[in-house]
Formats: sequence, structure tokens, C-alpha cells
Amino acid sequence: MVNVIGLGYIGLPTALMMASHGVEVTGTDYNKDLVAMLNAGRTTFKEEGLDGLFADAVRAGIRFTTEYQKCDIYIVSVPTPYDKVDKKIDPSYVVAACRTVLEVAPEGAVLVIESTVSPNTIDRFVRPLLEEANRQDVSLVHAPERIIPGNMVYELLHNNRTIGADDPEVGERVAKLYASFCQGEIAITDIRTAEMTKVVENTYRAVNIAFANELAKVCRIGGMDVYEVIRIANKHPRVNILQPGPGVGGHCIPVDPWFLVGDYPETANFIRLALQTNFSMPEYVLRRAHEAMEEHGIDDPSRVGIYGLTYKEDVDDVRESPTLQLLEVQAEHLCGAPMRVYDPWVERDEVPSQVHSMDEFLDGLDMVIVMVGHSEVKGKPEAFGDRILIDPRNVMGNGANVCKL
Ligand code: SAJ
Repeated sequence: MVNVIGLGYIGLPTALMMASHGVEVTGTDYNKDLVAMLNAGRTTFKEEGLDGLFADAVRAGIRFTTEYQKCDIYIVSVPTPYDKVDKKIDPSYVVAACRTVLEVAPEGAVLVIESTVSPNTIDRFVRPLLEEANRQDVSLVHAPERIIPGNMVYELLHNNRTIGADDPEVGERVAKLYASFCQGEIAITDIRTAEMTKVVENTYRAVNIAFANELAKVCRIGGMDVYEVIRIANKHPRVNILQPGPGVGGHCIPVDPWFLVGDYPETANFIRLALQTNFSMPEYVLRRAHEAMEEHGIDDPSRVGIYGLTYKEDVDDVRESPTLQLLEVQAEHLCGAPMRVYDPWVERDEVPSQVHSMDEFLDGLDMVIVMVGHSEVKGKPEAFGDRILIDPRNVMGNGANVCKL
């Protein structure tokens, strides 16, 4: 039996996928409300294909509880935030979960950590727990996830994976478990390499997006169309530049690279600069909106609203979202009351200035900053009437009322 600890954005789909592929799975989370919701037959976030997968897993007998189970393999998938000041990983959730696993695990159990951790975290914070509890019989494995929100179910099935283990035989055993559903290649390596590759993958994307964001700024000063420049440059067989945007959100790309900066502050300068570049984008959008207000003679900031609160299109996740960053910048600079915000994907109240229907949102607005290109509006500028649109994601076409980055 497998016990998945932490039923969030990664743990839940992973548990469901294993259960629906014939593995006996119990999902554990310390959040009673979340467990109650799952036991009442409801998923806890919106994701393409998740409800169908949930139904399959329930039919296959998955159980949800707040209790840790006695079983052969544990998969820990709990958050790893970072300290915003010293930029280092905060391993406290991983440590707490692993400590509890060691209290209940039978002899010879395997403890798999799926949570993203910086290189050495397992050696520094988890291995000592085994010594403390005198549980050297338990084997440690790191199996970082790679699935992208918005396409999680497909990617769980098809992405290649990495398994880091002290003992290659244990690595093979865990690889076999993941191969119950994963059709990709599974690379087996040591734990530190697995930790590093995960952080490197997200850092690569952060740096590539930062490059695109910097190009957007350069092209604006130089009077060039950055999208056309990137489109054509990407025709080169060895060039693949990502897209500029209003900032970088989510729990991974703006977070994981800081682990390297925090641990190697003297060396990871290029990565730090990339993160700062991405972090500068919400303020850049705000300045762009101010310029456009002047150009179009809009002098009342309460007539400008923000469409989109999530960190990217067609997800309901607002963690580290560029819109939240923009509202923070606005508050810091005290430039007017917080702008009105609407996001069809976010029903719960996340910010005080949020409204819950498009009509209420558009009422009295002259300008909309389209921070997220949800399918509801992508390629449909008419969804906003004839208002001036600030379009930092390049999803509103090229109308006369559309201002690019
Ligand atoms: N973004 C841009 N320009 C782009 C692409 C993305 O500005 O060209 C922005 C998005 O709008 C968003 C942010 O970057 O705000 C991050 O979104 P994303 O779609 O790039 O990535 P995530 O955070 O949803 O998922 C990433 C993925 N990592 C990589 O592609 C290397 C995913 O595979 C990981 O599993 C996930 O992080 C994770 O959990 O680590």
C-alpha cells in the first residue's frame, strides 16, 4: 500500500493516478476540511481531467484521511516555501511530515519525497531524522514532479521522470511504482542530483522568460515589435525564446530558483538578475497603464480595472500571481485605491477590490489591464466592449484600442 502525504496540487493528482492504475492508495492531509471535501466526493481545485480521474480513483477504492498509515511506501508531497528575506528553503512542512512517517512506518519502509527541495535539503534536514529516530532501516528517495498546471493529467501520464535514491535497487522499486501509470522514461540517479535537476529545470524556464521580458523592454525603447522578433528568431533551429508577460507567478518558477541564489549567493548572480527582471514586470505594466491613461486622457484611476487574478490562464491558482504583485506595487506607491479585479476562475474572495461578474467589473471602466489570457477572453477583445486594453500577454489582437507591453 502507498500513503500519499499532502493532497494539494501535486499530491492529489499523483494519488488519484496511482489508485486508478491498480495501486492501493490512501491519501493523507492534515487539513480536515480538505479531507472532508474529498470524502464528500468533491475535488479541491479545478484542473482539466481531474474530476474524471477522481471518479476512477474512488471507484478503485482510494481512501482519504487525516491519519498517517502503516504501509510500504510513503510519498511526501507537502509545500516547500522559501524565506523571502534570506531566499532559503523552508523545509518545516517536509520535516514535520517525515517525522510523523517515521513514527508509524513499518520496518524497511521507503520514504519518497516529491516536494521540490533545494540540493542537499534531504541530507541536511531529512537524513538526520532517521538517525534521531534510530530508523536507518527506512530508505530515502527523491522523486520530483514535473507536471504543469493546466495539463497535469496528460503530463502525469506522459512526462519523463527522475528518481533519486541512495540504493539503486530501491530506486528501481520506486520507478516500478511510478511506471504503473507513467509512460515516460524514468531516470534513476542519486538524491542530490535529483534535487538539483528539479531546481535547474524551473530555473531554466525562469531565465528564459526573463530574457523575453528584457527583450520586451529593449524593443519598446527601440520601437520594435518583440513578438515578431521572437517569432522569427525562434525559426532558427537552435533558438527557443519564451514569451514576455506581466510577471511570473505560480509556486515554482518564481520560487525554486531562489533556492540556488539563497545557497550560492556569491555565485548565482545571473539567476538573481533573471528573477529580479521577472519581478519587475508587474510594476512595468502599471507604468505602461499610466502612460496609456495619459495618452487616452483617462485621469480617474478608478476607471481602470484588472482582468485576471490567477498566475496564468485557465487555472484557479493565485499563488505569487503577477496581479497580486501588481496590487502590492500599487499599494506601496500609494497610487490610488486598489484597482477593481475580476477573474472568472476565482470564485472565492482573494482581494478586497474583487468583483464576481463581468458586468459588474466592466461597469464604469474606460481601461482594462488584461493580466491573464483565460480562454473566456483570449482573442476576443470585444469581451471588453470598446475599452482601452493593456495587453501584456499579447492575447487581445492588434486593434487600435490595444496597448502591448
Ligand atoms: N510565463 C511567461 N512566459 C512564458 C511562459 C510562462 O511569462 O513564455 C509565466 C506564466 O504566465 C506564469 C509563470 O510564467 O505566470 C509560470 O508558469 P509556467 O506555465 O511557465 O509554469 P508553472 O509554474 O505552471 O509550472 C512549472 C513547470 N516547469 C517547467 O516547465 C520547467 C512544470 O513542469 C513544473 O512541474 C512546475 O513548474 C513545478 O511544479 O515545479
